[in-house]
Amino acid sequence: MRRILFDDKAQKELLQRGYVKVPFLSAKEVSLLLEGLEQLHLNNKFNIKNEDDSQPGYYYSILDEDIDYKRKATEYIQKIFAPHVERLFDGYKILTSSFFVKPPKGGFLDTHQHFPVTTNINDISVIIWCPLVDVDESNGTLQVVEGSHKIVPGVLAYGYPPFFSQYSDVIKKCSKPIPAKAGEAIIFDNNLIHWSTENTTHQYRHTAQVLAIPAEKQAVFYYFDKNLPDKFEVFEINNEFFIEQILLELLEKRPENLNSLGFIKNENQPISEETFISMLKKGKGLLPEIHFIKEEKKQKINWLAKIKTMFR
Ligand SMILES: O=C(O)CCC(=O)C(=O)O
Repeated sequence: MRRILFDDKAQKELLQRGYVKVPFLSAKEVSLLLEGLEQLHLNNKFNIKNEDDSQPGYYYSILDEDIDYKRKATEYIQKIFAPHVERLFDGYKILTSSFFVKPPKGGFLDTHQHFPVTTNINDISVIIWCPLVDVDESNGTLQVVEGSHKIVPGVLAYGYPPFFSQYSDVIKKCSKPIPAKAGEAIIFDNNLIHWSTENTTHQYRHTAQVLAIPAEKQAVFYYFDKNLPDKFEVFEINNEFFIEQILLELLEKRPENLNSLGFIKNENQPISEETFISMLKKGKGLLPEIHFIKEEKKQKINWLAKIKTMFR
């Protein structure tokens, strides 16, 4: 399979668990990022509010509507991350980057996987998540479901309902918090189920993160139209996509000014709570590249072959 990280041990951990923690930025680089976060934003208010306004939400620079700011923040993070991505990864490129600000007494983020960004769902795209302050459960560090990156029901397009939406609480019980020091990075598979709890402290929790993909791959966006649930439209994208498009708008409307590569069938399969739990247990012994969807297909083909031989 294609190499991801130069370090064998780190690569093995990433493939088996879905994440690995590594030393990443220097103290100076962490300070530079914190300065950038403060200075780049015009009003520095970060507009942190939840839909119901009952408690503070979180600020995610990639979702900011100020395109000019988004461009500056994205480029600022990328410049600092890029030499480290080159140092650790075997031919990966950064597709986008973002600051994440979790205010005191807020910032809960529910369970999710990230949407795929290449045409082959078995490509391993990663998030490099780097806290700019020490993080643990008290200020809402990342919680992950180890091994869940191998459980993929198909194309997890942006806006497509998560397969585990009916048993999100079970998912949370299967997860564990990953504490980290400022400047360490948690590199995780885009498919890993993760979430984060509220920041219960009185200090802000800041992180910076990038999305990186194999350098030789064309990046794509799978568009899911709720009115056409049987298919996904695939668009060619590049780094500009994450700056110029307002991601939240793409939940409701087809992207404009992008080259469409056409449609693929929605072959996503439901995964029941029982299947999820048993896949998670079984997953520990599976090869990392064996995703759920492949297993299912293999089984179907075997059954078909069996039935055919019965009628010979
Ligand atoms: O920073 C956090 O607390 C969570 C970030 C996250 O889950 C994400 O960016 O997908």
